[in-house]
Amino acid sequence: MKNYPDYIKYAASIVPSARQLKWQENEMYAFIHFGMNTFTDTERGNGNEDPELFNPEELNCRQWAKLCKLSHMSGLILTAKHHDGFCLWPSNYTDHSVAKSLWKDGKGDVVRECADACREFGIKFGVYVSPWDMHEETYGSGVAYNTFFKNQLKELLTQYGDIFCVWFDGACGEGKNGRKQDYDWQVYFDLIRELQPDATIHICGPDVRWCGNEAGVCRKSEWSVVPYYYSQGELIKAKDNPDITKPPRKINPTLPDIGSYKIIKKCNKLIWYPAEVDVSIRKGWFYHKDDDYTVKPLSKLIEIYYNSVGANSAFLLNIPPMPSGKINEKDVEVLLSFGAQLDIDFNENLAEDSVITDNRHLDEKHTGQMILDNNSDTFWHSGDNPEGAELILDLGDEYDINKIVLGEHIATGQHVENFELFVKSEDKWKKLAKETVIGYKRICRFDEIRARYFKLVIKKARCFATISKFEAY
Ligand code: FUL
Repeated sequence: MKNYPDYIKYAASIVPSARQLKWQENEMYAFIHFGMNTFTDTERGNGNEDPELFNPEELNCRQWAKLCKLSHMSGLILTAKHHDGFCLWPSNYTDHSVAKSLWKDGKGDVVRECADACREFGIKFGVYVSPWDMHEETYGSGVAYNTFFKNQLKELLTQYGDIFCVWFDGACGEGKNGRKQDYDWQVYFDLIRELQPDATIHICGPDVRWCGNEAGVCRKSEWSVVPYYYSQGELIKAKDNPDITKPPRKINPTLPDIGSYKIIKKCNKLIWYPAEVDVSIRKGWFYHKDDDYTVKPLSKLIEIYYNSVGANSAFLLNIPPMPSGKINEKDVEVLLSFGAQLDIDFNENLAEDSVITDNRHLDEKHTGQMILDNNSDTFWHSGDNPEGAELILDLGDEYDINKIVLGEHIATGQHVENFELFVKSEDKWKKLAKETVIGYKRICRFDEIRARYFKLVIKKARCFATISKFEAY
């Protein structure tokens, strides 16, 4: 048995919360940036916009939800309030909302229509709420604004059914009086936990982290176990927390490496904090007619999918509706072909009735074959000697394969650091892939090959390795 240093043992022991585990299965969901900016043709307003400008005469949230469903999004996140402070629901705490718009004579509620449409089409509903509010008078005043924001959050968390996620971005700019607000993050988080205990809190929050760019790329090795300070950046800035190793002066989520030995060795507090890749289908986050030619082609969406969902991250794709309240035909077209392409790519898992043998396992309950028993709670476990462990997948016959999907049993943590994948061809093992982390999901793509046997070799792991997914397409 190899003796791992304590910091590796510690990293290997970090596991996701129940809500993070459940969130991980969402894999891909949509962002809907819609609001005052849609009508003023800008990316960022100033809070002085006339609410009457908001008038989506053909608003069709059913179209949004249906399109998400058809393109295999598990849910959508609506910008209930962006930095300009205009609310897409009739909030009791401000006049700056749909209630003062011409739309439906001020009787409409976009949040309601969107939440209902999501339920109708069987996808999840989440909210983006900007703490930065350029319209609200109390912004920058401390307690008064925090109370105002809490009240607004409470409306969103209690009036629209289940909310799967609350998305907080980090922007903290100046308000009306040129003042900045000290956000009471802990109070916001506590309220969300109390009112929607299953909701994950993203980006400026403890559950899901920003991958660090808006270009649709994640790191080659996207660890879900990272230093604690990445998840609590805001809180740490607020209080000097003696419990944890001092974070680097600037917490930079775009650094290429935030979870390797080098990083975790220096850190005495780690956290499970998985990555989300957010990117817009168009140039801007909001709809602009001039951006119609920037709609990403199918090949780009597919590439982002494999580099996010296929690389231990979630994919959050922004689809901004037009001022009419509908999603443009160009976006619709590419999203429908995206959904159809994924159907083709994952048409049939040819490993379903296969045999998996291994060269070692912890015990009889954790043999390679346990991976295939259709129960996500059962898995292969290497035992305490993971390096050099092998799993051989026998498809029973030869098939044309160009993808192998792997997954660790992350309820037990994230352990694999390096692995290699081989195919048996003319009686020889030929290397198909050499990759780093697996995590929740790692999709290996290669030129189509006709084969019966595939072999996974664990080269390096933290204390032990588990595998709960081994699929072939
Ligand atoms: C950023 C915002 O400033 C953008 O407008 C957009 O909402 C993006 C997702 O987050 O911080």
